[in-house]
Amino acid sequence: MGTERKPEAEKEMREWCVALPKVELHAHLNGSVRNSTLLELAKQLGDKGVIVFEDFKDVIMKNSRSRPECFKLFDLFHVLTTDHDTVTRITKEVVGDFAAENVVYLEIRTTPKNNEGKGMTKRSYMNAVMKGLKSVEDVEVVLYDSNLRTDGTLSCTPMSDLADEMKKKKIYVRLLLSIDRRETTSAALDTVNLAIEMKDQGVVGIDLSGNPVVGEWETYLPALKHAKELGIPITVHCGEVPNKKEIRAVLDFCPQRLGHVCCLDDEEWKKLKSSTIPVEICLTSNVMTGGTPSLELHHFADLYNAKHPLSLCTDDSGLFSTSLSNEYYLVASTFGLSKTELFRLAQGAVEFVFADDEVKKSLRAVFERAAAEGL
Ligand code: 6MZ
Repeated sequence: MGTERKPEAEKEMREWCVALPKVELHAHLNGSVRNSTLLELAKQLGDKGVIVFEDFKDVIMKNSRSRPECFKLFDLFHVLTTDHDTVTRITKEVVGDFAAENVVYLEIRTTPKNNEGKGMTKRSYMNAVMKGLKSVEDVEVVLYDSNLRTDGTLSCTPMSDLADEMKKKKIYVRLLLSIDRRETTSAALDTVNLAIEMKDQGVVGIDLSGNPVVGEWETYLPALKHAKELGIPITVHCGEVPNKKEIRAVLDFCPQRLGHVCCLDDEEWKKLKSSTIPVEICLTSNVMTGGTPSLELHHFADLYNAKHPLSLCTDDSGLFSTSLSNEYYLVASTFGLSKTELFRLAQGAVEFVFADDEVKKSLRAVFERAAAEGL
């Protein structure tokens, strides 16, 4: 299965994967934070005596992490990242990092958080995220309909600025609001209501995530049903651990997309494949958290060969020290996909975005241009 490459060929392939326009559909904000930022934040809190820096440093720098360790880590990360200014900062950095590797459409997902101690509500947390999105420099971030400002007026760029704009990288960013599996029905409903409130600000969907061994599907179901009734697209983390009852209920619910789908039994697998629900594939994450025994045995190959709709994603690029370009490289080096096949895979993901048809049209044009330029 694994394809041996000479060092020069490997370098060339890695560079090609970076140059490839990419669509990222499964990236958790707090899992995508740079290690250097986490260390800097830990140092600041250490200096203030809020935490013991050395303890944080060890966990941040550790390379391999089991699934339970990951979820403990998120709680530690949230100690570092959950105040308004830091949320703004990490949002700005994460978007900049994805744009730098030619991600042209990013659906970033995050859990709106109430944190009384920091004067934070779910709404003020999201306002801090929005502030971060608007403060990205050197990259053109398209958050709404490209010609419409937040105040609803039309924008136009003076001719003198056009040359600069042409040089900038451009990234479409949309937001998914995550329901954490630890939340109550009422907190989950608050998140769905917030998503409705923020529809005109780039929020395009709902995600169900969090520690898969915590909580019950029935707890979130009323909120997910509410979202469905309102026509808000939903993506669900499904089968990160074996859980027959829940996996069946999720497949019956028929969300617009599914994340992971690692631990499905034969019958569930058949049901998934007979559907056209696109799957967000997170190779590195699944290997590191034990959702799959190895890269070579990852269910990507089965779904890809069955021509099931899928898109490659990072999940938590910071936590797992990966990037979307690296995930494409891994598919090439592990499963032997050619550049043409990788291109089609990246292009295909455009059809699964939760943004509207205008955005899809623009993204299709991005890929057509890249093909015409001989990528
Ligand atoms: C399930 C995950 C996850 O929302 O604070 N999260 N949930 N499976 C995964 N695979 C490893 N990776 C991340 O980002 C961090 C939160 O995303 C969810 C967890 O709830 C985590 O606390 P935000 O921005």
